[in-house]
Amino acid sequence: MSSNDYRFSFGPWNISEGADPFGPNVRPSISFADKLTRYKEMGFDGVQFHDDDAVPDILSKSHSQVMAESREMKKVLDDAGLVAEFSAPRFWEDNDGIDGSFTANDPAVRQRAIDRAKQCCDQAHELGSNMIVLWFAREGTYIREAKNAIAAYDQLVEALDAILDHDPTIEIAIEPKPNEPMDHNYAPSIGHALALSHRTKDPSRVGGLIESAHAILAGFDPSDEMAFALAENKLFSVHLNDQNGLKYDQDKSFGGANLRMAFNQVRILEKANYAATGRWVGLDVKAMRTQKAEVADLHLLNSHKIFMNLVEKVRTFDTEAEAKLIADRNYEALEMLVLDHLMGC
Ligand code: GLO
Ligand code: MG
Repeated sequence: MSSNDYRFSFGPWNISEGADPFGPNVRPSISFADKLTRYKEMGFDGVQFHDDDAVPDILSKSHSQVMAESREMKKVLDDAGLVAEFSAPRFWEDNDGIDGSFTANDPAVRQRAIDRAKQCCDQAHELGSNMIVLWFAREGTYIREAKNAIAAYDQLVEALDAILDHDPTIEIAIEPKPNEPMDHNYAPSIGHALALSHRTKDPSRVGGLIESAHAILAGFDPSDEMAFALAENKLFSVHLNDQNGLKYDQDKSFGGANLRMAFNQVRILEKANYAATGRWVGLDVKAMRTQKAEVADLHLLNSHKIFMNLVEKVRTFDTEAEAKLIADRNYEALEMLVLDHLMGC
């Protein structure tokens, strides 16, 4: 693998049955083992896990059982030539976390969430990874009056510190998202995530995972969100996908809604030499519900292909012409240079 080579990952939830809030499954379930065989065929080497993707029914199992099953999973990955990118505690599907986990009003719920996150670190190591991802799904409010937001920020820092204390090597990637499922989330942007990071006892181990669709939902350009993290050396991962404006979280194929925005995300990753860092390019994309079962992984293949084509576009961009136009402050012409290049003119 050369330093030019990107490594790609996705999560088992990215091959799904197509249910949405208005209708049931439209495709048969695919077993985890069958999903795994698809990874390599499609050009992916990394698997993103929720803690209960790796160990189903995790809440009913003891710590040692969870570790034993995670070790088993590591063997399965080894045999398939795959690597675990991270594990993420899936608080939001648990009734215990119905009104938030780290920021729940009930201190007992907060403690159980911290314990689950600590276990997730242990699990990540067993799976061969050194990172957990925290998407703060229900850490927020439906109505402002339901929680004390100032206390909530302190609670998030307390939780992060407790995890860092528990595990002296783990890296934590916070995945910002402004809303959904809640009206307001306490980490809506990478700025919020990294501000929290700086309040912890080891900011170097608390970074971010930028998801394109989440940034767009917050009204930001995803490449700028990435740049903010890259400037601090804290872009621990990405979830590339696309989003057609301020709608439900769409998780469309990368570049499917806004090719130029996708180009700019690849451009910023190239500028930072992201591939050489060994960090992963995760694709958090969802197949359209209309997709028939036998072609229900095209969203992953297409996103991968679009990413690689855009790497080529970035690397073949006429940088001399670009430099001249920048020096001349002729950004109208620069814009056309970009668009012509993207259109292959
Ligand atoms: C949802 C998130 C979700 C996370 C995943 C990893 O909007 O994007 O898919 O990325 O659960 O924590
Ligand atoms: Mg995501």
